[in-house]
Amino acid sequence: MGNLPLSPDSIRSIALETGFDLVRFGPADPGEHGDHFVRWLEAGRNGEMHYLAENRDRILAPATWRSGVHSAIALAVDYGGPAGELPGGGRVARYAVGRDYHRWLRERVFTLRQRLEAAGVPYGSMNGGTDAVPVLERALAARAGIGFLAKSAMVISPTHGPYLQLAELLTGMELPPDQPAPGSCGTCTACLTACPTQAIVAPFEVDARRCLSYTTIELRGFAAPELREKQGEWLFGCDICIEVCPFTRRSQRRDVLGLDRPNELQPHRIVQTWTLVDVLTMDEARYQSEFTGTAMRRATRSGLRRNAAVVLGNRGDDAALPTLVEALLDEDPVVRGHAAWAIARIAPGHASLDLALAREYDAQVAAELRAALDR
Ligand code: B12
Ligand code: SF4
Ligand code: SF4
Repeated sequence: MGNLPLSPDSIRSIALETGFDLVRFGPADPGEHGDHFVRWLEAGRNGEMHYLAENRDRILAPATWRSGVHSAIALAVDYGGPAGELPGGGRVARYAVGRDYHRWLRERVFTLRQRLEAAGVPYGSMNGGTDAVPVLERALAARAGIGFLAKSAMVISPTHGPYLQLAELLTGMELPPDQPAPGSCGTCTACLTACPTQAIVAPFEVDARRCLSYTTIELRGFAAPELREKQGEWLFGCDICIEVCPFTRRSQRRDVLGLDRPNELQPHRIVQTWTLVDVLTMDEARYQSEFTGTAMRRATRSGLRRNAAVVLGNRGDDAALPTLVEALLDEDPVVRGHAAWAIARIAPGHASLDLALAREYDAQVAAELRAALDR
């Protein structure tokens, strides 16, 4: 520790100046959180996120793929703000309403790396990123004291609450570890009760296969029929377990304090101007031109159109029927299948379903149409 090229206080100041709201130092490995991760994978809770199982060994021991790594500079940005609501309905999780954080936050981490290098830290001794990195970011953040691990599995800062995007710089420096953050869920179980799909199967444990954040973003293809109604208004992601959390209300978030939202977090024009029908009917060119640079792109065009059909069905608005009936002719079987589900939800026994079944050649869509006619 005595050989640090820069004092811990200077590192912290540079990180805060670079635009991070919270900066803490801790170990670069997940410690006991790794055991939980292994049990979670073995229970198949990762669903089709195979990359987590494939990278398991790297995730458990960052020092094996980054030699010389010793400490983590755990970083967080407070993204709290108003909910993302499309005009006319459809919700977008707050982390995705602005510019894609995978881009701007990663750039911010790289800027920090450059600034630390300019201040004397060897560049090669630092490696970092956000989200799409083979580390358990919540584990590093909790161990460094950014926040405490909550029953919703969120890392919650006692000052900033749960709306935190996490990032990190793994470094060869031996930084003095910070204290764990105070706070805990205590006897509260609000998120477990409020989760519409019972995805929080036990305190601290989310079964991704049931989580709307997974089913609306990561899942490709058909959504499980029993989860569609529970999707409610969510077009992309879900914030319910955060919205109901008492720490969300109590925290001194940027929006609560009345501070300006930085440009990156300003709602994207899709959130401000698009309707669910726009999403359902967008062609490939429009998807490419409009969704590039947003985190929503992750769900793919097919997934977004699927989600829009489900939400239109859940809203039960007759005005959406003509568009949904047209979607029964769509080239994408996933869109046809979910349009059938939505039509049956709005207008059970609608004549378009019989007609569509007579000409349907895809077995899975035909099964969806039969199920829709049975409802
Ligand atoms: C895969 C993934 C998901 C999956 C699975 C999430 C899950 N809870 O299992 C899905 C798609 C469902 C998802 C959803 C969301 N995610 Co996500 N996700 C990830 C990702 C890419 C990997 C996480 C992972 O490996 N999960 C496997 C589980 C086992 O690990 P974990 O979620 O980190 O959970 C830890 C604890 O539960 C702990 N643990 C559990 N029980 C116990 C018991 C003991 C005794 C101990 C010690 C530890 C422990 O072990 C785990 C490791 O620390 C990370 C980025 C990253 N590289 O880490 C983002 C990340 C975790 N997600 C994030 C966010 C914002 C979300 C959503 C809020 C997005 C949304 N609004 O739609 C939801 C929240 C759902 C929820 N309640 O967790 C943030 C979390 C920020 C925070 N403050 O915690 C991250 C860090 C991305 C980022 N860079 O900001 N996510
Ligand atoms: S994000 Fe939504 S579906 Fe997932 S655990 Fe939280 S409340 Fe449940
Ligand atoms: S809602 Fe309650 S149990 Fe869930 S994370 Fe917040 S404090 Fe913990």
